[in-house]
Amino acid sequence: MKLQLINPNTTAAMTDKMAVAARQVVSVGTQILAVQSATGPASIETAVDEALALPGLLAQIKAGEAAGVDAHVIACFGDPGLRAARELATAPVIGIAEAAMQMACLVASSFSVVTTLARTVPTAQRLLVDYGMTSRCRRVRATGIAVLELEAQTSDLLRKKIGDECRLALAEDGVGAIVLGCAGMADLCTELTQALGVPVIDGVTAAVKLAEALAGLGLRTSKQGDYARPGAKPYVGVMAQFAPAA
Ligand code: 2AL
Repeated sequence: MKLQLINPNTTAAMTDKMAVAARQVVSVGTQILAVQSATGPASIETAVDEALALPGLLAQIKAGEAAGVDAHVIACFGDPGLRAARELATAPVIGIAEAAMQMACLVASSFSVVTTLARTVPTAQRLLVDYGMTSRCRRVRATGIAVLELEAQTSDLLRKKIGDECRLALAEDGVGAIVLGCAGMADLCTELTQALGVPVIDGVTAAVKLAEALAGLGLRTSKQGDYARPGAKPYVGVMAQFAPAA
């Protein structure tokens, strides 16, 4: 089985980090094809970042479909372009935020999210509404850490900061699980699970395992309704290359 793990930001070090985490959990015989967008922002933290990350991300979805991958994972906690990617793909497309939230709900009645900058909190809160998760998530907590600070191996200082915020979540929010709110936190999941004694869910590994399960069951993205392939029409300017073909 071939899973395309897409980092929708353009930072190769972060792609490498998430690929290491993904390869530690997949079954024998599952290949992780880790890629990042060729165009777009170095990290995705604002609405502008997200909008300008989408052409590069959708190009990777198209390339993965052409290569016949069995599933795609969008590895950014804002799940950028998830619905658009599902319109383009026939293979399943999993976003790491949705995957982590769904998995958290299977092992705890409630969870808190520990994420990066405060300005990304409303994005996560919008996703909780979209995914029908508001009754299961008690709080989305910011650590004040920028995504690019997590691009390579996480430093001891940042490990402590993230661990401390998780401990506060457990002490104050009454939750049974923690969801890590950035793909760049994928290297912390095992040690935090051991240190905190509760399920800590990293979206990269959650999404990869869900992608494996869906592909293994032969489930594909529905082409009925709003995930149907976009109809042909012209796009102009730099977007002409994205014009849906007949
Ligand atoms: C992220 C992430 O996972 N990758 C990225 O560029 N931004 N998430 C976040 N909460 O800021």
